[in-house]
Amino acid sequence: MRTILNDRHSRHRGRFEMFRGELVPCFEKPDRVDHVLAELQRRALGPVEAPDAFDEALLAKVHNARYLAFLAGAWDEWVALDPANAQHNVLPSYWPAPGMRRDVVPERFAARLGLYCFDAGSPLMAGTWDAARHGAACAWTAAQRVLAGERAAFALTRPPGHHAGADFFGGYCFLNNAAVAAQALRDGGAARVAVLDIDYHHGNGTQAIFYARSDVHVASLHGDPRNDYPYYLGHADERGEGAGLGFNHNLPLPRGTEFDAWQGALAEALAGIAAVGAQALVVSLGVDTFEGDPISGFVLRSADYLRVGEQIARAGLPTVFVFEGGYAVAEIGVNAVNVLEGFVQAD
Ligand code: SP5
Ligand code: ZN
Repeated sequence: MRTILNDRHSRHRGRFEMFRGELVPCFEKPDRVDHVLAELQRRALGPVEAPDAFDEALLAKVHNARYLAFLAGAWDEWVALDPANAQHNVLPSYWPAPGMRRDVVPERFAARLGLYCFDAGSPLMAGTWDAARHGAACAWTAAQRVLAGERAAFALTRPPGHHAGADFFGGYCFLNNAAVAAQALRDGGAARVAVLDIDYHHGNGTQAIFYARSDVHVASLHGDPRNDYPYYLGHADERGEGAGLGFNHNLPLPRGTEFDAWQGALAEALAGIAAVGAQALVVSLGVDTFEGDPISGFVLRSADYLRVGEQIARAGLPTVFVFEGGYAVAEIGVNAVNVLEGFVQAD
């Protein structure tokens, strides 16, 4: 399997995120991708390449224009406010509550920041935009390889993407790479695309982007939002709206879920994907379902990830894997590459 690597990922390197009222070191760090890359190369899973030239106008198919303009210029605006800001990450402190207005875009940077972001865990810095847009290019390029006839491809990138919506960032995510890949598969001729999100956290951004669409089916296995981030979306009764009704499938699971039960939910998600007649698949590949993950609550073991890859391969669909979460850095390479190797060996 071919890997499309974001070689600019380390330009995004957050310092702190808010936790229990304190700023703590970011869990989402450059080492994560470096470990996955090292393991891919150790096992010789396939070629590793840079992304193709990418038309950034394509981002507007899944994000809104004013959000993209904000993100692209946010760092320069921040530093223009005060040159000393260059020494600090950008993190919001203000958000519009329900009943407040989102249609009037504030002038003040701090207020606009909160309009476009939903948590205090996703610092933005000088290299964020460059890393994020190259990540989107990787997802798009992986989709192009699959459209050209390859059975599967892997977009190895960070920052991750599945929490980012059409006009907001959060959950360490800025551009929704999986949504970019799904849209690229649609534009390349797949009549219906499925996104299978197996990250521990509900992919609220991906769900929101495709919620009213029937051409992209979204299925997600995740920690029950009653107790887990992102808390306010990801319940089982969210089934899509309008034309998209029936094309969103959430499978929330309790903290402590073991592989047997998790795998049963995966089988259900895959049955739903088969039932809607998807012609191509995007997998949001987070491995924060691992028993040793520092911020998550499932207890999958490293060997289980081979079975996950096999089960996904049996769906028989052209597949783009997009890297998402996973914070047990020492094991992240083995776990992620096990999914890919299980997939390749089942074929
Ligand atoms: C892509 C992805 O996996 N994003 C996850 C963002 C989660 N951010 C909130 C983390 C809440 C952490 N709770 C910590 C419990 C530590 N014992
Ligand atoms: Zn996650």
